[in-house]
Amino acid sequence: MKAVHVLNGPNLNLLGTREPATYGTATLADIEASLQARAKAAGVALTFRQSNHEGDLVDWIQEAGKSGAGVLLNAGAFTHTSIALHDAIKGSGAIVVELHLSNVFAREPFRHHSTLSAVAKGVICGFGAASYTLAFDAILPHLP
Ligand code: CA2
Repeated sequence: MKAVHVLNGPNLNLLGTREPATYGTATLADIEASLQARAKAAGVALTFRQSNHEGDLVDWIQEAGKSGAGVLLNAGAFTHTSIALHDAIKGSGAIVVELHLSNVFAREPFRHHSTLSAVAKGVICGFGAASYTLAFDAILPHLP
């Protein structure tokens, strides 16, 4: 069965509780529910995870690479700083779609650079919770 792992980084557990103007009102649980429904309809096994710790994300990217699962990655602020996540994507061979709720290019300059985009299959940002469903649809044809 085709598989997709949705990996969420630091502070995304706070979604729906603060900063609704930037990140919307959906919680991470809401986003998971809508993706699980989409995955079921597409016959894809979906794993949904969040961690505030960079090493967890490294481990999960490696796991996805080993098992042949595609990855939808919202690495949060690690997007802008993490060589470890860049190396994990590159080294694991995982197919990764980088995604963001907000349009990072319309925000502070420090959010304009991603250490991940160069090793991602593609990038989706700025569509709120719909960034996740757009990323899911985008990765489907690339799953092994
Ligand atoms: O727009 C995105 O999805 C981001 O990846 C979100 C990260 C941010 O550092 C990136 O630049 C863009 C931050 C996630 C924090 O989420 C919160 C949600 C509610 C309240 C506070 C933080």
